[in-house]
Amino acid sequence: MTDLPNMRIDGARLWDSLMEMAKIGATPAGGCNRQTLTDLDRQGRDLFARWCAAAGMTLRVDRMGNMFARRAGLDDSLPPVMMGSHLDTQPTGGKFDGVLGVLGALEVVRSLNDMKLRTRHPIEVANWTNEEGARFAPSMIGSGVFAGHYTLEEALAARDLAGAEFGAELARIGYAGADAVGGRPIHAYFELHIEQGPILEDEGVDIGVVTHGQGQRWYEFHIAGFESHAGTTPMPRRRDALLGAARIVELFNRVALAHAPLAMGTCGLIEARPGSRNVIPGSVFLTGEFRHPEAAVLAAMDEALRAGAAEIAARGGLTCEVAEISYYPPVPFEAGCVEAVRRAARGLGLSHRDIVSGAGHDACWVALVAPTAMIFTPCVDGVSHNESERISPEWAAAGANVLLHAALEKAEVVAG
Ligand code: HGY
Ligand code: MN
Ligand code: MN
Repeated sequence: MTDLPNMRIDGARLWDSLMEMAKIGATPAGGCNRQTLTDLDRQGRDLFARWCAAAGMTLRVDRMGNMFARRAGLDDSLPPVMMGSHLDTQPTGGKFDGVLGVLGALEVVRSLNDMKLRTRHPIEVANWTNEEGARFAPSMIGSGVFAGHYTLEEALAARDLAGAEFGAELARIGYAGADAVGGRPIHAYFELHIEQGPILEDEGVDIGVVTHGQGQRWYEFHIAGFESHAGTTPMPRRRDALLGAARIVELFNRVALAHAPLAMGTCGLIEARPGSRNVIPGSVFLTGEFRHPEAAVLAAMDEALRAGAAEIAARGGLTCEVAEISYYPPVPFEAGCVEAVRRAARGLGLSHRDIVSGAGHDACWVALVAPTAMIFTPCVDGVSHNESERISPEWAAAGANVLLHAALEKAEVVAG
């Protein structure tokens, strides 16, 4: 019988795979731009599919393009233990956000193959479509449809800023699968991910045992004023949509600071039209988002935002449409899976601490339909969604070893 407690993944092989995947969409500054449903996303998916085939797995793709590579269980009728994350990146993303979770899960399977180990439950490795939400909003839409939070129709109808439609792009890259999205039992889901914040590194802790995912509200604003000449329109008579938008950006910051220290407020995208240097902008498209671990605080921030935006519009003679495009409720992960992560870290002699996730993850939706937990590794200076995102090979291996042991506890190794 294999000495289970001393089982380890192959850290060098994992690191090589991470570096190989990072070549697809590599940017001159050392990051990755492999945005969802682009040709680069297709290349990353194809590489992942080849690696899964080489590991003896069978691949299924559902109608949202979510990929599930499966290693048969001794009793293949049982619901799978699933591990995974996402391969799509931000435009100025790093090499590890999402990718560590997908390739760390693949490394678990490769290691089981090396040790010729069987598990009672089948094992699946998932690559979720469009976790980032950079090109098509909202984020985590592949797992969101899988968990029943969005309908397939509304997801496939999403459009990017250039007007391209999600469903058409998914078909264009050849990943519009035939399988129904979700609606099947999962025995347990584990997601390995970099923390994307500074806590673990600052405290010198190896592993984050993620107990909750914080809540989010995502907004779009359509602000309308009146285009007119920059040189002749008296200041008091202007209806300047960009000035109004600037005040709303400051309002996001003010509302978040008013709910410090946990609240976050960010405006990430703005488009002023007509976009001419000497025309007072008549219309502005602006995005914003709030985050907080408590639903009640998110609701209070929403109220303050709406009241503040109405006052800004009235003051500037503007109209301001506020659309909430997605609400992600705060989510507790399942106690049994969280304990399995804690036990795995302890058994490996790794320092660990409970932590709440500041970032959203596919696990936050999967938690609605399956017992779910997450594993965090530190990242250098807590930096992510930046081309300089960096982790060490040791952190990657430690996280994947925790993933191995937590997943095996649920998948049940069968004596060889
Ligand atoms: O926005 C997030 O937290 C994640 O990167 N989708
Ligand atoms: Mn991610
Ligand atoms: Mn991300």
